[in-house]
Amino acid sequence: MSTADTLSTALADLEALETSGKAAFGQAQTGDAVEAARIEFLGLKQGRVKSAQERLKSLESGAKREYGQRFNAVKQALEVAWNDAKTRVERPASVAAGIDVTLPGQKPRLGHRHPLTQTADELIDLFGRFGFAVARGPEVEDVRHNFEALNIPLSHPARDPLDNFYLPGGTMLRSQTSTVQIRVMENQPPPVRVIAIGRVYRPDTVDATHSFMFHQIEGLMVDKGVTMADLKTVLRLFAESYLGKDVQIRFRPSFFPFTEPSVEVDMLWHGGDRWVEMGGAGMVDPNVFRAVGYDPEEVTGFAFGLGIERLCMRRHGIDDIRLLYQNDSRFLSQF
Ligand code: FA5
Repeated sequence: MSTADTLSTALADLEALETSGKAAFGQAQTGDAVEAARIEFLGLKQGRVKSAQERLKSLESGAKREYGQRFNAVKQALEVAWNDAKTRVERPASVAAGIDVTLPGQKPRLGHRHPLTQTADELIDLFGRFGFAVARGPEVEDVRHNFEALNIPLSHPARDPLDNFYLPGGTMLRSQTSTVQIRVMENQPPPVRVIAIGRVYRPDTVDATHSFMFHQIEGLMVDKGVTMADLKTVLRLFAESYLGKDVQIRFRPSFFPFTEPSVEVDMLWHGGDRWVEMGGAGMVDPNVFRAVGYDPEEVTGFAFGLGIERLCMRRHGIDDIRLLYQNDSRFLSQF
């Protein structure tokens, strides 16, 4: 029967139209190719879908319903295929590869220098501008550099095993950076203008301002005619530059075997209700000059040794030295 033939042929043609349309959209790789497929299949005037729709008219009325339903399904399927093809070719290759560059980035956590390292670097910079070069010395020292050359005799209480970390073979963990004064003067003639920054070790009881390992900055200036006034000027200038113009410091007479006269330097703590010792200082003792082969009749000098933790704490308003060693990122990330 010709009607049945026509319907089944028409349905088969619809099937073929869907297959070739999907293939055309599926293979299109560029916007132009998608557009060409759209014109070929979905073009309003001469598209193949349009022709398939016109075919409805030539079918027997009994066949129209079935053909019409199938036609609608094919048309919809090809519109979907067209949309998919459009999105696919508009999408950057990075998205196809699973990377969406339009998503907000994930911020990597940026590390930074520890507040003590920052302090040390700032001190090097600051004293550099006062004309001080950087010197270094070992943390494992011999007793000559830690004590003897610094005019600290064997009987001195500072050498007590309870106050020092002694190691085998006449060595020890240095208890002060004053050791570097000796090492510098042993190795160069005057004039000298150096600082030394590093770790020192003492079996002190730990509290808010004491640790068993801490850092000191040592300063040494030796030349003809260096005076106590120079020392006080340098320390005041330094304190104002590092801690702020409004910082208050005071000098108290004191004693160190390697300086004469000696002072202790205090700073008014943050909060303003108490003084905390920042360091010791004084005029280099003639015995120290003799120990390194300098002539105390020729040159004079000053030296100072300051606690770096306490400077850092005063600068940043930190109340407890232990915070600097606990490695808690919530604390460290503030600096
Ligand atoms: C000295 O160590 C001398 N070498 C300083 C000196 C150098 C004097 C040159 C004269 C000439 P003192 O023991 O006071 O001095 O320590 C100096 C500073 O180190 C103290 O003022 C304090 O700021 C810091 N300090 C001392 N002990 C500790 C500790 N356990 N924890 C943290 N900081 C400390």
